[in-house]
Amino acid sequence: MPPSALLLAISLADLTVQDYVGIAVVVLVALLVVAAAVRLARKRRGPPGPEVPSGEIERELEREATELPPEAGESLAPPPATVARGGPAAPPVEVPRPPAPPSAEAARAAREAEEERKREEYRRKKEADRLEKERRRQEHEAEEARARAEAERAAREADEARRREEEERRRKAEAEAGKTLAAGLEKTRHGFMARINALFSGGAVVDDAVLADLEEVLFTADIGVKTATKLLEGARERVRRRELSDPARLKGALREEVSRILALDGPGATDGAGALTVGAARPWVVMVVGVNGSGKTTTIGKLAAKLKAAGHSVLLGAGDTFRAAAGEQLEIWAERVGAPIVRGKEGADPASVCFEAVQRGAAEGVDVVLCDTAGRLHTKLPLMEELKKVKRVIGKAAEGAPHEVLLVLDATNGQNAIAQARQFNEALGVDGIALTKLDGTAKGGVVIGICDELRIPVRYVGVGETVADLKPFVPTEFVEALFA
Ligand SMILES: Nc1nc2c(ncn2[C@@H]2O[C@H](COP(=O)(O)OP(=O)(O)OP(=O)(O)O)[C@@H](O)[C@H]2O)c(=O)[nH]1
Ligand SMILES: [Mg+2]
Repeated sequence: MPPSALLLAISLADLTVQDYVGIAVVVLVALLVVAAAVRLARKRRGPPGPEVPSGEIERELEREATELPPEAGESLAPPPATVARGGPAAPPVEVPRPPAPPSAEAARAAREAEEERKREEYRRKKEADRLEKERRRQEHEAEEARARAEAERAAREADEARRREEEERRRKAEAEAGKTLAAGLEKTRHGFMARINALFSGGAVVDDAVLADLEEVLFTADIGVKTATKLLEGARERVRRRELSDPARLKGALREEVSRILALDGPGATDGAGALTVGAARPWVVMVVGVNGSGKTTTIGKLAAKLKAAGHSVLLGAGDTFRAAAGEQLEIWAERVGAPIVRGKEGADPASVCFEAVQRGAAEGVDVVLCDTAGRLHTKLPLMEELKKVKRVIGKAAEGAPHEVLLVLDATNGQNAIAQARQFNEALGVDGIALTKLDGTAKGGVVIGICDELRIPVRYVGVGETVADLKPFVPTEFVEALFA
């Protein structure tokens, strides 16, 4: 008998019934505790699985390890339930199968393919960027070219506008200034003045032959026989007195003489050369006369413009009732210069029209009344008689009127103009002369004859159609332009 059993037997022999009961209770409680512990342990492990043969799990794990690569960060260790070898069988666990890992080769190929794809994508993006940049550059260049072309076009247009403006200004200034007197006298200068210049340009001594040539030039120069004779005699006398032996001095002497004649210098000088002056009387009445076509109506229009520009109020009287067109022509001027006009019907009495104009001028306090008259008449009456009547009637409309009889002569008529001037002067008493159309004739020398023979002040010379082409006559300027 083992000692422990012997001890137990001895001790049992000494025990009481209560002791036995106590021991039995203790043993029972111990058995209950063990049974509870076993049950708890089983519960934790789950229901018992089928018997797994030894080594099966390891093989399975190896197989899975080669086929299924672990996901990143996932442990390869099998779940603890399956690892407990020989333990109570664990219930079958659903293990999620991770995707099969690519082989290293496939992974590298995939990586390379991915890299190549990225590189390709990068190249495509770069190319697209380059193309976009190129497109923008071309667009920018096109825009710049367009802007340049636009700027050039604008500059060209501005230049053209400037040029046109300049041209217009020049044209206007020219029209305002009119032709220069020298330009207006060009034909005359190239006519008889050229011949005189030719006479004195040789430098030869002035002898009888030179004087004979001078005589011929002067007598064919439309200055009138009387004036030509006077100029020639003066030259002969001075040559005789040996005062003028060289041609340049003779030319100078001639020029001096012409200047004196034009300035109405000498005995009986009227001191009246130059533009029309408006006296104190109101209205200051100017009766404009002359043969038909000499330039009366045009001269009235130009004169009205000048007087208006000088600050005078002007009224026009259409005393030429010979044809309707004459009245219309004056009306156009009246409109242009902004002056009122009194017109009669075609065929009306010229004197009555002028009378009405002066009366109205007086009533309205106008400064100057310019009366146009006819160069021809529709009646059988002689022109001069009719004009005398007009003058008389005007005098009845206003005290002292007309204050000036202005004779308009056409320079192209040459010596004939001198004859007309004499006639008009005798009939009406001419106070001033306007010599028109000097620009169209070589007979400008006629002014010398007019001044010399009639001693009537030349007020204006006409060298063209514009207002500025009617120039106040300044003898020194005229001589300058003639002998230039
Ligand atoms: N070139 C030039 N032409 C002029 C000048 N003065 C007038 N004329 C022109 O001469 C022409 C006749 O001028 P008018 O003013 O109608 O002459 P008018 O004396 O009134 O003529 P009647 O009414 O028919 O008696 C017109 O064509 C004018 O333009 C001038 O100084 N130079
Ligand atoms: Mg007329």
